[in-house]
Amino acid sequence: MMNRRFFIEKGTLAAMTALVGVDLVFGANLPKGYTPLALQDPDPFQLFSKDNRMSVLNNKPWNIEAKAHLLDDKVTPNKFMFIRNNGIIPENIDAKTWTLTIDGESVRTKRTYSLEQLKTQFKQHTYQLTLECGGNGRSEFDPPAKGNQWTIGAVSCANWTGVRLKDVLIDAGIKDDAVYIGYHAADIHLSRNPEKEPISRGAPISKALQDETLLAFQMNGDDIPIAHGYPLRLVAGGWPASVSGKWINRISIRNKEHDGAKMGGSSYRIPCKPVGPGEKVADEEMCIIESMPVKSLITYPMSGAILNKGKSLNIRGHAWAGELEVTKMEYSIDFGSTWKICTLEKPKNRLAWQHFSATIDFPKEGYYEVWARATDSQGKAQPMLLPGWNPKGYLNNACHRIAIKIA
Ligand SMILES: Nc1nc2c(c(=O)[nH]1)N[C@H]1C(S)=C(S)[C@@H](COP(=O)(O)O)O[C@H]1N2
Ligand SMILES: [Mo]
Repeated sequence: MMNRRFFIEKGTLAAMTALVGVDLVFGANLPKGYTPLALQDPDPFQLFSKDNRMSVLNNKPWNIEAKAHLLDDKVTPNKFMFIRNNGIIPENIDAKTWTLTIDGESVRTKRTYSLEQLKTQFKQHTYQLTLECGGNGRSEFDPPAKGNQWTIGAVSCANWTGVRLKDVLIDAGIKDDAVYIGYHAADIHLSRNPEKEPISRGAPISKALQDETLLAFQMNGDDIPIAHGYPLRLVAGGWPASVSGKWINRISIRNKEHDGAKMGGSSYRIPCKPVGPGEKVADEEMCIIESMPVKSLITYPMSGAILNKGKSLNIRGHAWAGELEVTKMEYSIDFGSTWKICTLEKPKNRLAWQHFSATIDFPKEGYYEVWARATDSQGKAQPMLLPGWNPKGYLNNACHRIAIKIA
């Protein structure tokens, strides 16, 4: 599939004929620059093995999100996992020749590892890790922010298997002045300028050295799907998922904050101090997003469900809180006036989302909304409607709400 798109750019009739597989009968008449339908962008659901109820927000680059009720599984399967790409997925990936280089000002010995070496030289670990795009929920902000208009579906929690980034960094040697790591990856800038990287972010060395920060080569027990970073990705749960570099081939141990693409300006940054809606904020007043805020999703039932009078409703969903644990989960059926407690499970491991459930009785026929609210271990709860506005529309952790009709 990836090869296909590469050749189309070359655009020769012979190449097109080879790809279509049969003779392009009137091929000589093809208008210049026209791509035959058979070779145009394939169905994204087929291409990425996604459920066709997912929403495609953009195709250049591919950005695809889930819906709340599609995220009902305790461990997110590939078919419901959102895709967020800043550039073009790498073409012609060969896992056999893939390498990861550890370099930077603060590495003791610059080292290059093959995938095989990573897999065999270091102990493997599996964690269930929550990845949420910093821009998840952006579509609700007013004034609106530019960028993918994510609703609530840019979050996942899959099982990731790999080696600890910590073990590999220590093997190469970390100098005392190390403060940050930055990743570099094989994806292609939208301009196709090889000098430019679509994204090259990172995290403070303390996050890099956490047990759960992985250099992963498997997702849910299989090779990572191409769209999610095959054959090697960084997974740093609980932080904006932009820290979790896909298709990575180099990690730099830096003696200063990493300065790669999308580290500066307003990218993945929010005002250091709250600002009013629509306010202009100078770059120097913007701070890098670290741990994601407390949030939850009702994954069953689907919004709009109709229930017979006298029946109670069982709701369920997931809650997460960045680096922290969720310690309380509540629901309201009266637009946030009163709240009742949900049953809340412990996370499978640190940085995994937690499952909640509740049985709700409704007083009489009519229209209701069920609102869900999580509180983290530091006592911070989700805002009912919207959190503070910020220029790029990050970190919308408003309570998830579903409509229910009792008939
Ligand atoms: N190399 C690379 N890594 C990347 C990105 C990218 O465009 N290129 N997007 C980042 C962003 S912004 C997010 S939200 C997550 C999305 O991960 P997913 O597509 O596997 O869900 O990947 C991150 N890692
Ligand atoms: Mo993101």
